[in-house]
Order: sequence, then structure tokens, then C-alpha cells
Amino acid sequence: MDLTLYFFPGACSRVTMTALEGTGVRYRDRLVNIRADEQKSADYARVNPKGKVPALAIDGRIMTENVAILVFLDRLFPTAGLLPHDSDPVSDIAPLSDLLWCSSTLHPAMRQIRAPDKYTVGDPADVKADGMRKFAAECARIAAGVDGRWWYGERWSIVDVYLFWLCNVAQKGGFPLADYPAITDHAARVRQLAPLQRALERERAGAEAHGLTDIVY
Ligand SMILES: N[C@@H](CCC(=O)N[C@@H](CS)C(=O)NCC(=O)O)C(=O)O
Repeated sequence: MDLTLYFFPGACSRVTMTALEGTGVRYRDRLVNIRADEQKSADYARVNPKGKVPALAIDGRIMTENVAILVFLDRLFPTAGLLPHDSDPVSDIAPLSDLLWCSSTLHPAMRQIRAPDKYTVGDPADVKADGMRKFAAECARIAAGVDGRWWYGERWSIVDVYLFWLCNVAQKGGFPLADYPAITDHAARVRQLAPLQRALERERAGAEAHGLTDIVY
């Protein structure tokens, strides 16, 4: 199977790249320079008309949306343990609920913090304050779920990496993550995961090749 991941260093494609690294599969990567608006180019529109990363090309067919790609990789590589499974159908769907919470609730709140100007033509300060409130409202749940444990208990899953990425970017946007020691402790553990470290190395190599020297990891 021929796989190519379209990504940008530090973007939510980091979660997908970590999942790919977790499976051990060979794949190509292609940096889409969001700083230069390459995601809006006609060339990239032929790859992903939504103008976003990540996108995964699978034998020339394109799959978009983090959650879809993560579930696809989990199904394709069931022994990689990206997500937990259960013989009870209700429990088995719980990780999908968590991934959708990450992409549809946490990601937009975090983006209001990190890039409030993208949400308004007026004063971004109110948008940012609203994002701060929304993200803080979710942090008690995140902190309780990762306090001295992985999100699903004894083994890490891709949900841990998604939560790490969301909290890390919120912090870069000024969110006071240090108020949640359980989350910062979890972040330190996630940073040690070999698949994430490999993804960061790959991001760094791509950034360097494109002369992007100020990416914060
Ligand atoms: N719902 C999409 C969101 C993807 C997304 O927002 N990607 C951002 C990077 S984190 C992006 O490509 N932004 C470029 C832009 O909005 O122009 C997913 O979860 O895959």
C-alpha cells in the first residue's frame, strides 16, 4: 500500500503522523506550507479541496479528517494498539466519541485561543477570552482522565497524543496549562513516547528542508 501524509509541523497532522509512526508502516510525507498559504493553492485543492492538513493519500485515493484517518489506521493495523477495543459494542465506540470530542469541541476552542483573528473581523480579544473559557471548562475532564494514568488506563493510545497536542497548542496561545499539573505531567509522559519522538524528528526534517526555523515543538 502506498501512503503519503500531507502535513505541517506543529499542526494537528502531528497526531496522524504519530499514529503512522505507531503502526510502523512505511509512508511518504509531503509538507504543505501553511505559513505560505499553500493549503489554499490550486495544486493542493486537487489533493484536499477543504484546504486543510492532514490528508492521507492511500494508493492515490485521498482521505481527510484526523478522526477518519486515525480510525482507518487503527482498523488497518489492529495490533498497533492505537485505540482500545471491547467486545461490548457500546464500550467499543467510546474511543470514537473521545476522538470526536477532540476534533469537534477541543480543537475549535483551542483555535479560538491560538488564532482568534481567524474567527472575527472585529476585535479578537473577546473571541480569545471565549476560547479560554471553553477550553478551561474541558480541562477538569482532561485532568481527571490523565491523572497519573493514560486516558484509557495502563496503555497509551492515540487519544493521549491528541489531548497532548491540543493542550500544548492552547498553552502556546497563552492558556495557563500550569494550573493543571495532572495535564502537564501527562504531557511530559506523552513527549517520551517513541512514535511521537519519531514524528517530531520527521516534522523537524521537513521544517528544515523548507527553511522553517521558528517552529516551536
Ligand atoms: N476537522 C479537521 C481540521 C483540520 C485543520 O483545522 N487543520 C489545520 C491545521 S491544525 C489547517 O489545515 N489549517 C489551515 C487553514 O485553516 O487554512 C481535522 O480534524 O482534520
